[in-house]
Amino acid sequence: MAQTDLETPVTTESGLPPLDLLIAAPRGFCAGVDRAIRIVELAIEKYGAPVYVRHEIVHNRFVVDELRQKGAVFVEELDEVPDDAPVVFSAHGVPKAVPFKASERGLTWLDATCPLVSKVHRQAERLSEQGRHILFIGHQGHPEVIGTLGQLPDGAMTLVETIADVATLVVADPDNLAFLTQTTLSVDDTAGMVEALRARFPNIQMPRGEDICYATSNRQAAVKRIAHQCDAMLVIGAPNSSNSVRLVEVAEREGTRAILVQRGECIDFDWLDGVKTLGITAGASAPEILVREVVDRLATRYTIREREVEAVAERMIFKLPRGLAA
Ligand code: 10G
Ligand code: SF4
Repeated sequence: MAQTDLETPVTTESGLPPLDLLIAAPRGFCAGVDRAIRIVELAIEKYGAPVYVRHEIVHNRFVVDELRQKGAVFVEELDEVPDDAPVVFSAHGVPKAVPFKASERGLTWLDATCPLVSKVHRQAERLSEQGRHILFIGHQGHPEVIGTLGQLPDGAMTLVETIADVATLVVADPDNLAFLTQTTLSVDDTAGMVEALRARFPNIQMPRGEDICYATSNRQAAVKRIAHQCDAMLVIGAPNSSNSVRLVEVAEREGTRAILVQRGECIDFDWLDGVKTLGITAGASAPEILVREVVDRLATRYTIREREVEAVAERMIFKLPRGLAA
């Protein structure tokens, strides 16, 4: 892409040094995050505060704090929810035992699991009904992984995290396997994993569609589109946000220094020393207001010229659950 419109003057009228910003698009909230946050807001309107939320609704402290102010109470386990309070399950999905226990206790519960995660849950059930053992590509301990593995009885799925894991896998019937993936993985790493799985298990059944979701792949594509034009990149997102951490890795693989920042006040100006063109993106759980906050903070030290670079147009919207939709 031609960059002539980004040639900056050496000095500026304000006396602040120039900094060109390339802002990736798409970035920030995906349709699943939008929907999950709306479910909590609508649940508070419908039932009144407090509405309990099991796990951070999405992995962003700013989002969580805003919902807390509106009347949400965040807990990690169902045991922490009182009998008379409604509870929302986070966008990352939950093991089957969680709604089961909630119903057993007579709790009012709402499921904010992203429909694209639920789709993987259903695929897992279907493959298991067909008698296949499922290899699940994902990151151990992540709530989405715990939720997806928890759709089937113990032993029905095996987690594989790395190509090294593929080499050492012990399976009962190599001709009766299928694989599924976490939705927020690195597109490139996953391609390598799939290649390794297919090389070792030529009869393994592939997912019909892609399990890495549209938002994850689009945000990674958008980083690839700008990273090589940038001296460094800021990814707005939380350290526990899998998709945000993947965006840092994508930039670094393109050869560009990258760092995760949670919000404007976290910018380390020493880290930006010598940077003339800075890339900015945001993970799927980071609101646009934090992008503006970061740009505003940068503007306290630099004369900013910003340009948005769109890699893919995105228009996805997910329906709200029945009973909450207007
Ligand atoms: O990227 P992860 O899965 O850690 O979650 P997040 O809350 O940072 O972003 C939204 C993505 C999901 C809800 C997982 S499908
Ligand atoms: Fe859904 Fe993808 Fe967003 Fe996860 S990252 S909530 S799968 S759209």
